Amino acid sequence: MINRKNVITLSQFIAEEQLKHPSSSGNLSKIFRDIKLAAKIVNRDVRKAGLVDILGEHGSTNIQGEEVKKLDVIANEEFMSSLKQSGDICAILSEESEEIIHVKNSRGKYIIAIDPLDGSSNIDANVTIGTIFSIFKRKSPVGDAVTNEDCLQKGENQIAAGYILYGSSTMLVYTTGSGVNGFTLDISIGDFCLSHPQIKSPKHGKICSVNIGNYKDFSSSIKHYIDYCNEKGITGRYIGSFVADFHRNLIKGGVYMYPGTLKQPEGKLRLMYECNPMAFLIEQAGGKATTGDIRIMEVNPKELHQRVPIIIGSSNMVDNAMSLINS
Ligand code: AHM
Ligand code: MG
Repeated sequence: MINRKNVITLSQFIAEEQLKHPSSSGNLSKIFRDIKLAAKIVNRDVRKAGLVDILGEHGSTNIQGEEVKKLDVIANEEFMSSLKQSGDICAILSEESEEIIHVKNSRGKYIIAIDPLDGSSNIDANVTIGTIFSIFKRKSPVGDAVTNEDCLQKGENQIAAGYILYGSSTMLVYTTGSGVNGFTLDISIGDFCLSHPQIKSPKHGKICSVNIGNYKDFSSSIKHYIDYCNEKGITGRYIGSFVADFHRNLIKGGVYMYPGTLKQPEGKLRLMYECNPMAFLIEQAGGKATTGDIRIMEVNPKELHQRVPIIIGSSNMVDNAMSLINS
């Protein structure tokens, strides 16, 4: 709950954080200002989705061959136009765009990867969806053309990551590498206010989130872990919006898995837009994220839309899953 006596807005919080690091350029605060604006616009559109004609199919497919919803398009456009404003971003990588989006005439040194509307298959059903983002610094000199090497960086190089959750309330949760903080949008003042300071992932949890419909296509080791969870009475919870499943498990404790299947050995989730930012957040909160072989943040990206298997959540649950999977 927001403490009315002691409201700290996202902007105030970022400003205070910057005072602690006087050498920082303040560029991130401008980027967050733009993220915040787009989030508020998308939030407005999500909230009135049932009232106006923005639900349903857009009639086109994205580069993964999936149906694009109207709200996906709206969210993508809002974040694109907002993020181009700051002048601090030189390139945008979007789950909805095949190629790198170069920001013209930018002297910016930051690159942002974004899933503008995660969980989009849930839009029509009024289920929680969200925006996920990841920010890193370019490697090549400012002013030069942005290269693939600038964009395809390991998750370890992220300098910030976060998500916005359009749920029963709207929240922005982020990290810059000094813990994880959550802010709830107070619509009465139109601002995100600190509501979840220094979020910690519970070490243990009682939730396992996996699409059980894929069970028959999982490897025997993944099946073994799921059977173990069933035997131990670990609760199954699966929304089908990664951002929402992740947030619930972050708060309550649990593990989320999207392993490879026979049809999709790399799983479904995208390294740059979904896995890396959530891996940064969970590690900052004390949890873990792995492909099953290596830490998510150590994966060397080969292409923008690369998918990776993921097991992410409470540290003891991830450890336990790994030991059973590898036994
Ligand atoms: P999206 O970014 O197009 O919404 O796809 C990613 C989503 C995740 O949010 C979610 O966890 C997963 O796809 C659900 O996939 P499935 O329906 O195969 O379980
Ligand atoms: Mg997604």
